[in-house]
Amino acid sequence: MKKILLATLNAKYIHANLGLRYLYANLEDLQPHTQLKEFTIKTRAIDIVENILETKPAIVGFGVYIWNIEETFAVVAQLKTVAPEIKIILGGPEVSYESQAHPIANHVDYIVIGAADKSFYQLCKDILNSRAPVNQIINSKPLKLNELKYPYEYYTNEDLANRLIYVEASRGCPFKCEFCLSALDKTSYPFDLDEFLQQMDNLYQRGARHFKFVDRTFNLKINTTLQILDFFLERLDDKLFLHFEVIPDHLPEKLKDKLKAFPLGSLQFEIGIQTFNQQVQTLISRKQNNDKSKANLVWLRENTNAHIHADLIFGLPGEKLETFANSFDELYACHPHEIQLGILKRLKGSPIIRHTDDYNLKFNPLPPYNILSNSSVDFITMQRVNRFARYWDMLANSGRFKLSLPLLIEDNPFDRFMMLTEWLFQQTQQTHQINLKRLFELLLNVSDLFPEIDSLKFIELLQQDYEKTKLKGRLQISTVANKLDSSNSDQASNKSHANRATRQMRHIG
Ligand code: B12
Ligand code: SF4
Repeated sequence: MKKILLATLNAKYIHANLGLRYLYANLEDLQPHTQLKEFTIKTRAIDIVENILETKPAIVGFGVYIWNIEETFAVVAQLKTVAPEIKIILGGPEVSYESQAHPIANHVDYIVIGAADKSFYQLCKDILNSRAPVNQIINSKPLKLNELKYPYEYYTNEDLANRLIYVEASRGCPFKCEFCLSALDKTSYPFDLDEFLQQMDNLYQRGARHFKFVDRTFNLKINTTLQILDFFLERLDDKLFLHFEVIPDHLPEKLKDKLKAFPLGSLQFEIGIQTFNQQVQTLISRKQNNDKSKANLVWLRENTNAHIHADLIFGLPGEKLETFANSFDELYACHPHEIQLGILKRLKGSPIIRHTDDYNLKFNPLPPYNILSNSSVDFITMQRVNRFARYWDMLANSGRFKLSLPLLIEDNPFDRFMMLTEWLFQQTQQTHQINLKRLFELLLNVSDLFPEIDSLKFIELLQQDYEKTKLKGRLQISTVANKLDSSNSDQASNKSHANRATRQMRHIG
């Protein structure tokens, strides 16, 4: 019989949880009595409860994050009702700050704050030995990374074959960007590099090829970065894929040289830019050399095969729509493959809240605690940018409209994409579940919005994009014509547009 169950609800099946595996790896003599179960936030709470109860645990520990707190709350509330004798322990970043503020706290026995690799073991030991602590809140003791057992052998072969394998060569971040939870870390601590690489080799020998590094800043200590890259270069094959988070203003020549050696499809960089607005950067304590960052982004695109995913945040204190638009345009000019436009979130514990009064920051009280308005951006504008972000994902980040989209927006990306956003929303009233074919069909009519573009050329490029999708059937110009025919507004001019579109298609055909 298993005494302890470690559980979490991942954002999706594909994400294997590293934190729980650390806890499991460090459970010493309790490990044989422990089982690890991962669910997803899509699974019904009642089914999770049933699954948990089948193992008849004495203790259940849940990993709680921003993406699962509400779903975990539902599970915990039902579990405690049906089996009050089970000791429930919570841990993870979402319960490590303002820990008792959420009603979930009323249904659990303990909440462990911080990195609990070892303190979870200690707490379980105390509970099982009838020395259970009186206080609900347990602070994890500071850890020495070299005392930890590695978790990687607990990725199963099924995990290696089907899921993202998260790994960490260091913990913590030396920077202090106020919107981020890692701003609370004192600095970054490395794991022993030889041991870590030995672990990576074990994973590699077992078949792992997709490694996602959770290190906050992979290019902090360049010698370590180079050794890790060398390790993987020696093992390069056509399946290897590495994901790293990097800071953009720190790419010394020897790192640049190394990066050139990686072939297409093997390297992905997530690069936080957040904003190029220096006043905002100063306000939120983000140190970033903007000129260097831009030059490096361009360099990476021109000289390496790395896939570049760059992040921006809208809604930061002091940022206006116009200043954000400048950052967006400047980033667009660096040609990252993807721009992720995130909306500021109030992460529990993050220092950003010190600006709440001065900048009238209003956050959604429910997860994901996104900002709803502030002193320079009203709610309606925030909604417009939310839609922009969603459509940007569908049209630009998806790579589906790679040839046609630039023709529409290139000379003024933010403003023109905002126009496109409003036009699309007006027609669909939707930002989700618009199927791809419909998107293509909608865009056939976009010359209404941008009369100055060469619509013949645009439709030709759209057709080429469409062919790459492998969607069945040709792009149905006639569908557009019918739709326009039956539209209530300005029938005559729409009809002539439909005719024009059909005519243009003939030229391409
Ligand atoms: C992988 C990851 C994801 C994955 C999800 C993975 C999954 N399992 O489903 C994806 C990419 C989907 C993701 C998305 C987001 N993420 Co994320 N993500 C991470 C990341 C990079 C790694 C997590 C990890 O493995 N860490 C390493 C392990 C060792 O640490 P750990 O998980 O925290 O576990 C330790 C402790 O928390 C504790 N612990 C954990 N579980 C348990 C259980 C018990 C019982 C106990 C006692 C203790 C305990 O002990 C563990 C060992 O020390 C972290 C950053 C980081 N480096 O931690 C951010 C992080 C978790 N994400 C964060 C955020 C904000 C987001 C987003 C909102 C970002 C966005 N897009 O705006 C989204 C939300 C997605 C959604 N659907 O809502 C924040 C978390 C905020 C929070 N309160 O949860 C983090 C910390 C980043 C940051 N510095 O701000 N993310
Ligand atoms: S945003 Fe990146 S650099 Fe800034 S504190 Fe967070 S992890 Fe560190």
